[in-house]
Amino acid sequence: MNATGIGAAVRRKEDQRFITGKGHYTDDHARPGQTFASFVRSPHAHARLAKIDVAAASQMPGVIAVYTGDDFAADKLGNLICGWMIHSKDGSPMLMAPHPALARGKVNHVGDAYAVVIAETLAQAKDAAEKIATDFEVLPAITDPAQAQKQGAQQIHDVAPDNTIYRWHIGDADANAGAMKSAKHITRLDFINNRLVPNAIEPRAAIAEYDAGAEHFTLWTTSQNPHVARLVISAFVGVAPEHKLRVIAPDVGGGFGSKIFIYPEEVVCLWASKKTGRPVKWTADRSEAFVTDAHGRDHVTHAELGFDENNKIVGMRVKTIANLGAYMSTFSSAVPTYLYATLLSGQYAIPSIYCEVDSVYTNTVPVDAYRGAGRPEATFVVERLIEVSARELGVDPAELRKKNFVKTFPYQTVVASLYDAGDYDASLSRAMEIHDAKGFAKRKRESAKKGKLRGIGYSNYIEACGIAPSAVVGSLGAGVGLWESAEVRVNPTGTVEILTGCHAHGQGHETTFAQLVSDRLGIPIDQVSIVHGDTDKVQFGMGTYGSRSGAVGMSAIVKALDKVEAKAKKIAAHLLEAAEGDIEFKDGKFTVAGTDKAIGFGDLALQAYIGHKFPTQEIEPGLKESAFYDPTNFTFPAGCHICEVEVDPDTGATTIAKWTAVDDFGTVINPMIVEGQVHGGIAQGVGQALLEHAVYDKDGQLVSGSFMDYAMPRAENFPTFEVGMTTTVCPSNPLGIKGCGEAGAIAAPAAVMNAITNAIGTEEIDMPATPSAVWRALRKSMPA
Ligand code: MCN
Repeated sequence: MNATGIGAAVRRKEDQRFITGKGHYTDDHARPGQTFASFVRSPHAHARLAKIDVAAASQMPGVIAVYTGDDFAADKLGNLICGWMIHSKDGSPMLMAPHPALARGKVNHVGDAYAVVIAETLAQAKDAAEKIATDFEVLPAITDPAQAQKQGAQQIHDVAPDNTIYRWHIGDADANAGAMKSAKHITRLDFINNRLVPNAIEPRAAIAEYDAGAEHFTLWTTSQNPHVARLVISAFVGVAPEHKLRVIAPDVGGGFGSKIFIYPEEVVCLWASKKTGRPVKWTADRSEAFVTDAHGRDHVTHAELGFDENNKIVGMRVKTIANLGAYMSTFSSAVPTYLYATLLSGQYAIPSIYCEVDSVYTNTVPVDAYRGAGRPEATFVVERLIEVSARELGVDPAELRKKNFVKTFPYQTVVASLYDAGDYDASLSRAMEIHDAKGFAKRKRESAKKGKLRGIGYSNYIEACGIAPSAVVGSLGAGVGLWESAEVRVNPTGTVEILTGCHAHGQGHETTFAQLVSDRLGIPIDQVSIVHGDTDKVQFGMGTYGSRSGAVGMSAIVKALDKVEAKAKKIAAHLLEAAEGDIEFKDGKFTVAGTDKAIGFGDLALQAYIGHKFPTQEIEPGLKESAFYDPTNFTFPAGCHICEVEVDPDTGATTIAKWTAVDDFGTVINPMIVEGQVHGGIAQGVGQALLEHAVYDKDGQLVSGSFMDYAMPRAENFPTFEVGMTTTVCPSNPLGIKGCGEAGAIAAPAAVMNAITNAIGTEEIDMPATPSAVWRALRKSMPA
């Protein structure tokens, strides 16, 4: 194996820069003459804007301009959009309410921006923003998705009379009713999938600059997908034409999905930079992030799983109400539908599934993709159902899973997913072995001696990632294809630049992408650099989310490398005076087969640019190739996570005592990075299960809107994770990779809740299982 190639646990190249404070984030940038924006946000969840008086604010020191929604509308600009069309079961299109960058007439959630102050300094902008006098006519607020559709509920948008955006379904309702009727046992569960705040370390930020001479805009922003940002801003909002807008996403400090979307602030900064003729900068503070970054999850679900007399699953029925918040965010419509319901078969052969999803507007922050995006919610449904079924049927949960696993591949589920490869039995068995599952009974007795309740929970997750197949996502309503692009530039000295449409924000692409090139070209990774995050440098790209950069982004690099190698072989044939078909490329050398005549990759690169020794009429000089790659299917990583908890019955406090994760990510490029991704994902999943909750009161105030009230997981909440791998190679991309970036967050919540409910002996508890929630559930389940 090449020491820095595929499979090597190479340390991340980019970390030197990050851990020594030399990263360059959006807020680190300063433009000559820059001004600062402070947004004026609604303190009410739902209110009419009766009057906005900006006179006093406009007179404040340092103020350059004050703009309201009326000013934005006067320039005839478009709305922010949700780019994924979903149809209701009656065929009608989803009901998308207008989402102006600055609210007009009415505000629809706490934090909804309706005015902006541009000033010389941030302090001056903030002081002036406080002087804007607004008369609000406060309206009743809706925050609970289950209440939003009820008769008499306050209507939020004119387009949606019962606050319902769509009533979507998948499966055959009648056939499913028959299947469920035939069941000998049905397990029924009701649960809430709690609303989460993404909380990337770096808050969102933007600097917009307008060059009046060139009529050109530049936007530096915290984006996971700068090209898509440029497309939406130019095509739908119309602030700047696409060819006159450069979007640069420099180093980005985490996103977890929240930086895929096009938000009002970036758009307003661009627009204001032209109006004021000065660069405009905005950086969210943490409080703003809580009420503006798209939240995650927020489902209310009833689910049923039916079994025959042999404990084989005969059918599943699911009804979910998904809270999409006050406006539809960029991809929000797809998350509770195609990214959720198409994974409801889990790792199991289920002959009939029927799922209905109603998505609703509420007076809360918009909800969109957050690490896992629909797939943690699906895994939670499936894995809670199967675990509780085992308890109700009195059988071993691992055995019940094994009995119902999909065993032959490819496997077409009844909810439209085509599982390409997997071995679920292998990951479950391996996880049980690493975990010492047999030793659980003994460990439980030891816990009991200390007065603690010990529980074990399994989560056999599957997910669809490597988000692409353009034809598939297009047929499901996506407004854009989701392929990826790459360009390989071989410089005359043999160093290589890889331009990619992906954009890392913590995933280590500068290392793993370089490992791929090192492996393929036989050069050290230090001779490879990765260029991303700039629409002027990279031709186009769809960005990083849906654990797609390995499977799709790296496959585009492979395709471009194939072209580089093919051209280099032609040149080598001339240089070595041999037939092109006789040239072999291995370990960084072009060799004439069966001889010792060879030229190294670096020497060939130089010759490619010198061009004396091959006919440049036939072969163009230079060595630079590009490719677009669009796979035929998603990738389906799967695995088994086992969580063991100890609960203190006196306080309800839960300790994660032991955790084993065995995952199948196909070919692994860098095991150290992959393990890191799994660890981070588990931490977020455990955060959801035990601690995190965006809680709204009845007036629509986010009462857990700071780190004083919104509890994030900490190192002390975790044991050392035991991590293992099984491998089935993904057949739908050239490297055989399956995505790993979300797996931990998808698997973990069900594993934790299965373990806690096993420990406390009741299913009557929702996430987050805080000490008080566990304590109450225990008291409720105790005999009177
Ligand atoms: N990789 C590998 N072998 C594989 C699969 C992947 O070595 N079989 C490597 C890849 O080359 C890449 C990393 O693992 O360096 C993650 O790859 P992949 O699973 O393709 O995911 P993406 O790079 O597309 O990242 C997106 C994913 C998502 S969707 C979220 S959300 C998420 C995540 O990554 N957000 C993150 N991980 C995060 N990590 C950090 N630190 N911060 C975030 O915001």
